[in-house]
Amino acid sequence: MKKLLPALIMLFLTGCNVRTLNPVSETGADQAFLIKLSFGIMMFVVAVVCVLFIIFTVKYRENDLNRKDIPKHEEGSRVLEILWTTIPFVLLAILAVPTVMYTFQASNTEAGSEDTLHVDVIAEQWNWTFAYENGKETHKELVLPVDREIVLHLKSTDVIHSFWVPRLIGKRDTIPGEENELKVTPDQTGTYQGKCAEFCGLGHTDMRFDTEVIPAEEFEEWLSEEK
Ligand SMILES: [Cu+2]
Repeated sequence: MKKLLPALIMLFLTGCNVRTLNPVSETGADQAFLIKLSFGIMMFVVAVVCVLFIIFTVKYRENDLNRKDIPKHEEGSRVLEILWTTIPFVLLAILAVPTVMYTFQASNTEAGSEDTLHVDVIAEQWNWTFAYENGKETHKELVLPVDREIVLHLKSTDVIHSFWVPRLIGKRDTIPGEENELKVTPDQTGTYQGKCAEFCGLGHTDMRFDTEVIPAEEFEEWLSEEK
């Protein structure tokens, strides 16, 4: 026990740097909330099952006193039936309502205003190209302004890749011959690591990139710099 406890504490402490749980956008925050909610409900069910398991194994284990006791046969109990139908239903409803709501919200990628920034994201084996509306292109470096709505147009020139910046927003596939979109408004400046989240061949691990979120004026300056 003396050794087990620090080991367990270490396990939980090291778990603190889960990047998807430190989001820097509203959509990211919604998604992190869903992860926490489903994990919370799951842990609640696990805890109840574990407690009942321990109670029943201790209380009803065979010993000298109860060896001859044969439990009474229950012919079905209305109260129990209602309980174990209602509880999972309520738990699933708590999970389903926000999940459906946030999923619909996240899949609406229509630009909210004229000010929305559009960036083409082109994945290829094994590189990322980010193309801006004025013709500027970067490789493996996505630069975005803070607090401004951005629609990313995800494309692929060869196989299926998957665009993922864990702290910004959940992943989305880039599919050859098709366009997928992601809409996001970063709310904190900083550098966030991105990657390809779909095994796409030998150079898959080279498909890492940096996402730089910078202040709006700085972004305009950067965008107008030599292409
Ligand atoms: Cu890839």
